[in-house]
Formats: sequence, structure tokens, C-alpha cells
Amino acid sequence: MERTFVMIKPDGVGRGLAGDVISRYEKRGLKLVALKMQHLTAAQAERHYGEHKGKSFYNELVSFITSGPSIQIVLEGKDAVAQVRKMHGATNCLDALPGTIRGDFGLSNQKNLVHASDSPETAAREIALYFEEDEIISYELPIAEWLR
Ligand code: FUP
Repeated sequence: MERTFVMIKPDGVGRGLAGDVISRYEKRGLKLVALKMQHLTAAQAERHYGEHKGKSFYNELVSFITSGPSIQIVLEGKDAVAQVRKMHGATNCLDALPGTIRGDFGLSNQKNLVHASDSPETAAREIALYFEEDEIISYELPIAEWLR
């Protein structure tokens, strides 16, 4: 099964939306296989957002993502990378359709509640930034039969 990396950003945690967000993944049939809460350091944020270094919004992005605790999650499921991106909606919450996490809960471009990997290769890189392989749990959901 495909894996993707998700982060509930400090605004999602700070607004008390973490449970709602995690619940959506579970209800969709995605399997939680790793989860932790961390207050990211600047060094972690810079590793995560290295591709944006030099852009106008980079410094604000690093300061936002390190402004409070965030939740790091690995999800597993069929086509997980693309499906979670769809569930999150457009990067700018103002463009995100109702029914998506950003379209239902957000109004901001930068404070957009959640992050998700944009390809399986990115997912592998991002998972390795936050988790050791032995922190990712292998188990069967009793409902797996209905999600094939
Ligand atoms: P996404 O792939 O949806 O996480 O979005 P990007 O990698 O393009 O951007 C990463 C983060 O930078 C976004 F979550 C929000 C922030 N951002 C801005 O603040 N301003 C911009 O113009 C673009 C992105």
C-alpha cells in the first residue's frame, strides 16, 4: 500500500482541529501507521521546506511552522498521496472547494492547516525527516477487506 506524509500545522493544532482532521483520514479508509507531536525547530523546518528557500514567503513560512506544536502522521492506503492531496484542497484556502479540509476550515494562504506530500518520492523523503522505520507500525485493519 502507498504511504504519504501529513502534517497538521500549528494553526490546525492551535484551533483545536486535529481530531476533526485525523477523523477524516480514518473515515476515508486511510490507515494511521505513525503519529507524533513535535514543536519543530528551525533546522527541521528548513529541511522540510528547503525547496522554497529564497522565495519571498520562505522566512514567514519557517516562522509559522515553528510557532507552535504540529502533528506528524504517516498514512497508508490505496493511491494515498493523490487522495490526501484531494482531501486537503488547493494550497490557498480561498481557492479550496467546500468539502476539502482547507475549504471547510481555512481562509488563509499560508496558515493552511495541513501539509501533504506531493508524490510518492517526496513522501519517502518527508517520512524519513520525521520517523525512524521502526516507528512506523505494521498492522491490519479489520475493515481492509472492504477497502480493496
Ligand atoms: P503545498 O504543496 O500545497 O504544501 O504547497 P507549496 O509546497 O507550494 O507551499 C508550501 C507552503 O508555503 C504552503 F503550505 C503555504 C506557503 N505558501 C505561501 O505562504 N505563499 C505562497 O505564495 C505559496 C506557498
